[in-house]
Amino acid sequence: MTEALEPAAKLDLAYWMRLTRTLDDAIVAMWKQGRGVGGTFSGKGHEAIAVGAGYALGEDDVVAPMHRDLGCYLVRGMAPERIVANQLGKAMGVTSGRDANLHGLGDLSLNILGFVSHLPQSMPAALGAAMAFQYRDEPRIALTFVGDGSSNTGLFHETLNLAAVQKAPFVVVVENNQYAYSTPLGQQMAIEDIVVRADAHGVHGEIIDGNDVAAVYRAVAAAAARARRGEGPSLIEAKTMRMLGHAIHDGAEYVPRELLAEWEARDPVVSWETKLVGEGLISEEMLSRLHAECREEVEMAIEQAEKAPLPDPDTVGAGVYAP
Ligand SMILES: Cc1ncc(C[n+]2csc(CCOP(=O)(O)OP(=O)(O)O)c2C)c(N)n1
Ligand SMILES: [Mg+2]
Repeated sequence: MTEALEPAAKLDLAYWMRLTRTLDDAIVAMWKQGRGVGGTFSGKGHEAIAVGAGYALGEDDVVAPMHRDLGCYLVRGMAPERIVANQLGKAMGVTSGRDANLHGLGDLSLNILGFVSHLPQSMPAALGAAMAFQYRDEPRIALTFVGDGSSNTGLFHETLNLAAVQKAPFVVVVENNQYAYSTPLGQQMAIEDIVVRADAHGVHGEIIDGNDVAAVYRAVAAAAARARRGEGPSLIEAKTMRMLGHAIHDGAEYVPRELLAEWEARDPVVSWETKLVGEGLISEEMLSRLHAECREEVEMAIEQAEKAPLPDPDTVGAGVYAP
C-alpha cells in the first residue's frame, strides 16, 4: 500500500464511508422501530477513522475493531447482511446468533479478531497477533482501535509498553471522540492530547484529523510501513466526535448542542464527497447514484437478514468451551 491516494481509491473510500453511514442509520432506525434485538452502538462520525484505517491495511494484516468501527468490518469484507443478521440474533449472523450487536463480531477468515467487550482487551489480543507475526518472520502487522476513555486503563499502558519493548508490528488508533459514556474528556484525564502517552512509552505518536479519511489513510499506511520495516509500533490519535449517544438508549442530552453543530459541519462522509465533487472526480449525479446504490445494498441486506432463521436451539452448546 502506498500513502498516495489514486482517484480510484478516493472513490472507493467514498463508497465505503457512504455504505457505512447508510447501514449505521438503518440499524439505528430498525432498533427504534422495535426491529432490533440487542444493543446498538452507532459509529456516526467515526466513518473516516474506521474506513480509512481498514483500507490502509494489506489483506494479510490483522485488525481488531471496536464498537464504533462498523466501517472497518465492511471495508475488510464482512457482508452487510451478516452484520444485520447478527443484530437480529439470526443463525447467519457473524456470531451465529450468540450475540446481538457489534460485540464479538470477528471472522478469522477475514483477519478480523472478534471484538472483546471488556475495554480495551482487544489491544493485547491484537498485540499477540503482531508478536506472532514477528516470531514467524511474516511481513504482517496488527492494528487495533481504542477509545479515549479506554486509554485511561492500565491495560492500555501495559500493552503499549510491551509493544514498544518488543518493537512489535503493531498500530493503535485512538478514536478520541471527546466522550466516554457521559464523561467529557476534561473529566477523564488532565492532558490535552492522548498522543503524549505514546512518548511516555517510546512509541511513534501523531495526531490527525479523524474526520479526514485521507489523513487517516496516510497515517495508518505510513505506520504500517514502519511496522513492516521493523521500526516498531505507532499510536495515532484521531480526533473526532461521537455524533449520537453512547448507545441507542442514550439521547446524549449532556453534550452541548453547539459542540455537535461544530462537528456536524465537518461530517466526515459529506466532506469527503464534497471534496471529490470539487476535484471533479465525481459529479452530483454520480453521487446521487452512489447514495441510491448504498441504500439498495442495505435494504437487500436487511431483507435477507429479517427472513433468515433463528439458530437451531439444539446448537446452543456449539462453540462453547467447557473442559
Ligand atoms: C472494562 C470495561 N468497563 C466498562 C465497560 C462499559 N463501557 C462500554 S463502552 C464504555 C465507554 C468507553 O469510552 P471510550 O473508550 O471513550 O469509547 P467510545 O464509546 O467513546 O467510543 C464503557 C465504560 C466495558 N465495556 N469494559
Ligand atoms: Mg470516547
